[in-house]
Amino acid sequence: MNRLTDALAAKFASPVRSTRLSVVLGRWLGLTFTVCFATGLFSHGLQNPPGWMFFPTRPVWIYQLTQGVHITSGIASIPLLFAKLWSVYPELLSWPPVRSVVHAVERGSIALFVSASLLQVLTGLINTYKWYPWPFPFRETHYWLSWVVWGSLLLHIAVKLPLIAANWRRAREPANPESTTTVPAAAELTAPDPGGQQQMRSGRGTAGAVSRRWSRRGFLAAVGVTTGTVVLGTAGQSFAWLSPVNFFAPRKMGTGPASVPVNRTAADAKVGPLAQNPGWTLKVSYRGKSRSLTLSELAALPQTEHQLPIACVEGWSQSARWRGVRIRDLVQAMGAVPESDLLVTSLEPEGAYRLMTMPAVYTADEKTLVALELNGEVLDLDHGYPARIIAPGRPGVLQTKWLQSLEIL
Ligand SMILES: Nc1nc2c(c(=O)[nH]1)N[C@H]1C(S)=C(S)[C@@H](COP(=O)(O)O)O[C@H]1N2
Ligand SMILES: [Mo]
Repeated sequence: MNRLTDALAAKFASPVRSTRLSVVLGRWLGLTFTVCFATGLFSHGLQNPPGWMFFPTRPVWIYQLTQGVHITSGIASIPLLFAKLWSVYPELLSWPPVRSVVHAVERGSIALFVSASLLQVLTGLINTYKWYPWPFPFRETHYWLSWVVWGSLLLHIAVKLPLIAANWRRAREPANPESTTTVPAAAELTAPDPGGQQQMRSGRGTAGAVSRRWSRRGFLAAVGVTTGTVVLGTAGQSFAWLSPVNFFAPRKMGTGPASVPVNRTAADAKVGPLAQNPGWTLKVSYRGKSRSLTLSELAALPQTEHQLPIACVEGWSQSARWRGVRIRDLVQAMGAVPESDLLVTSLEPEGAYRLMTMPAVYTADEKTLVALELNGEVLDLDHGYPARIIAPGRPGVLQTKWLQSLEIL
């Protein structure tokens, strides 16, 4: 019956594979996935706030940090996921395909976990390269898929708990050098497996076990080096001190007009003529009253300068010097309290970034500006000329460029 699977198992056999290896990789992957999930939920909450959402504005680079960590842990997950898949590959060939209800749940959760995770990390990676080759809305899909990944992972861990616990027990018996190899344990614990796999998984006495331990360490070191290289080579898009070694990430710090990268240009947003219209005004409205400020009127108001980052949801970020009018001053000038929600409109004729709601915490913050200058220069058209929003701790997508109006809600 299982000559074929035995033959396949033998073909894929490697002395490196063991329960211990799978557990160690699983632990690393569990860490990167958890960090990625938590930071992703935070980012999603800032963009689609539930009623109880809190909006931290200090440190001003909080979102730069959390989103940098999100993208970096997602990228680190890719080599770890492939290594983990390789480490358990023969189990996918085990025969019969379903042995019991628990086994069916286990295999189902693994199938779901593997496919959802691969889709999640690979589409996420592609997204950071500003390439959107799919017909579905990325953010919603990414969000819902994260719950699928998480749910199937919890199910998988629950089913594997006896194996994981046994591994921990063994790892805590330091007296016996054999104990950390867990090779016999793997054979015991996977006892119902067909012979082919057991032979492949069990060592041949002490010498085999020791060499297997060293090859496992070598493999883990190789996975660690690969993951580290990928992380170091991309994290410079979010973390300035790593930017000299940013080899793989798509956006480089210090490039673009006023040394700040541009995500979407004025030409892409089809906003050029509207933004360059000399008759441009910023309309501020509150309870039926409204005022239109020309650019020179805005420039004549008290100006404030702050060092604040642009932190794109796609992972790149850059800190810069912004100068402009405090938004709370504009709100107060209309007779409203600084703690007001705002509806911000961009000149951009269509698209997801045309409208933005600003919760009261940001409006009231003295560092939230209607910026007119960036790094000592008048805003470049691509950075949102004539005026744009810059607020502390907010995702880049909410830092609206090419302002048209502010409605105090
Ligand atoms: N109106 C408008 N505002 C926008 C965008 C846009 O496409 N349209 N892009 C946003 C995104 S995704 C980011 S990351 C920041 C980038 O600002 P920058 O191009 O000046 O660096 O602007 C944000 N503001
Ligand atoms: Mo962005």
